[in-house]
Amino acid sequence: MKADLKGKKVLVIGSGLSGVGSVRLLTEVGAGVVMLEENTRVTRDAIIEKLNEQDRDSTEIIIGEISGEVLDDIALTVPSPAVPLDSPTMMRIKERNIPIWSEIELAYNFSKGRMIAITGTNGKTTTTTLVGDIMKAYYDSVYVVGNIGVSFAENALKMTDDTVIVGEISSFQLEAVDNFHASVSAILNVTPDHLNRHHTMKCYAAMKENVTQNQTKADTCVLNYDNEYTRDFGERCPSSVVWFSTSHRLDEGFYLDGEEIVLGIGGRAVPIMNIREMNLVGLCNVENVMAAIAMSMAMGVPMSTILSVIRTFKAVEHRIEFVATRQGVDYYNDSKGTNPDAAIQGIRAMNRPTILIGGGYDKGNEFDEWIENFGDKVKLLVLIGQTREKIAECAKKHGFTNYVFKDSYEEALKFCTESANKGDAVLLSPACASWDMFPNYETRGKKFKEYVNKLPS
Ligand code: UMA
Repeated sequence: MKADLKGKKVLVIGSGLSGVGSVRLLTEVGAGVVMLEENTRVTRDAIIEKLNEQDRDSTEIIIGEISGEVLDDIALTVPSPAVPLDSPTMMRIKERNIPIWSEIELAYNFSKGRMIAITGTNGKTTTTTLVGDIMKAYYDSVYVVGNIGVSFAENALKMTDDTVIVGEISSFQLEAVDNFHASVSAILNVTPDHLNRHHTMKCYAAMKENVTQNQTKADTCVLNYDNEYTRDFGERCPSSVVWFSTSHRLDEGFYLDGEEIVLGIGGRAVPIMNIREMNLVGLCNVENVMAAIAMSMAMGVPMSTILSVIRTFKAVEHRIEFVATRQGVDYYNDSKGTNPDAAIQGIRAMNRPTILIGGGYDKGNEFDEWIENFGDKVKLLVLIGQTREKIAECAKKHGFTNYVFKDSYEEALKFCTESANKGDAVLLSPACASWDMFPNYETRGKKFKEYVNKLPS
């Protein structure tokens, strides 16, 4: 344990997964908890239902605005990753100099064992799941937590000195870290995303770099040699860097030589595996696999174990996930394509004329590069959600005019089926978050799959 919060009053903001997990941990370590939920449509009963009996007794719930009087007693604030650190409430907290810890910082201080922390704009979930599977094949106590939808705080107190923690870590979660220290970290790539929250690419990249906070040369950071931000960061990274690349031959690090993943050691090339042995499609997944191998080796897992897990590993749900063939049309669910760069990977993985469903919540991203990647592959773009006009304007600018607007998701799906010919693919890869129409990308993807599975075969 690296902190003592016994008898202290801690403010938890947000009643989602990370808020509930934080309350669990704080109650267990003897802190008094104030849970603030700023969305006034959320009811007290709904929050109480999410808390267990012990936590209900120790938690004061506030919905809406918190008074200065309550803030006077607060010793620490743990905001959900959904709370921007420059929100009006957070500004009041900063004015009072109340310390702020993200949920992963709180959890880390009470966890035990070794931490693998995986961040990056895209590929986090696939890589975290794969690394989690590899760790489980070799170590007895493994927890896969974080942005993957499992609260780290909720699980921290169950860990032992032998535990391996595999964390999918978002930039939001890295905004307020202090003691957080990963034995092995990875920044898979940094491309524009969440700019409405982080404002500039510089700030966004800086948040990702926080994953190496407290790392030394005794620790490992796995970095993408092909990405300009991560390559640049390698120069000033405090840890020992292991590179991976799909486009450069490396004297040191993992690279792709034709179809072979190779490890360069002192200029010598050691073949590791043929990418045909993987069950994953797309170059982005070759990157994810290389990063997973690098992290697993740094954690002391034998190569035979690593490769046997990779050979049986299947695509993560909602990430370029093949759903079914209906009337000669292949349907792919890439609902996790929540930013242009992730969605580019979705298009690249297609090998036939594609009807693409795009649009959603506006995170302030630009769509030029995504549209430039349509090439001859995307034959029709079906647009939904908040960003549809913005995307249409951008498409026109790039000479792509074969797009339609649909008012509802259901209409969009139906239109795709009506417009598709035998041999086409229908790809849901919206390049946007789902939050304008759905609670999350999982719901958007599940609805897509439900629709496809009901189509006559
Ligand atoms: N809220 C406030 N004040 C604010 C903002 C939000 O009170 O200023 C409240 C909201 O009303 C809501 C709660 O805070 O009730 C937040 O709920 P949530 O469901 O948005 O968040 P959590 O359940 O705490 O989930 C978070 C991560 N969500 C975000 O970062 C937005 C989850 O990542 C993560 O799995 C979970 O913690 C456990 O660690 C999701 C995500 O969308 C998958 N991540 C983004 C992404 O991948 O792009 C970063």
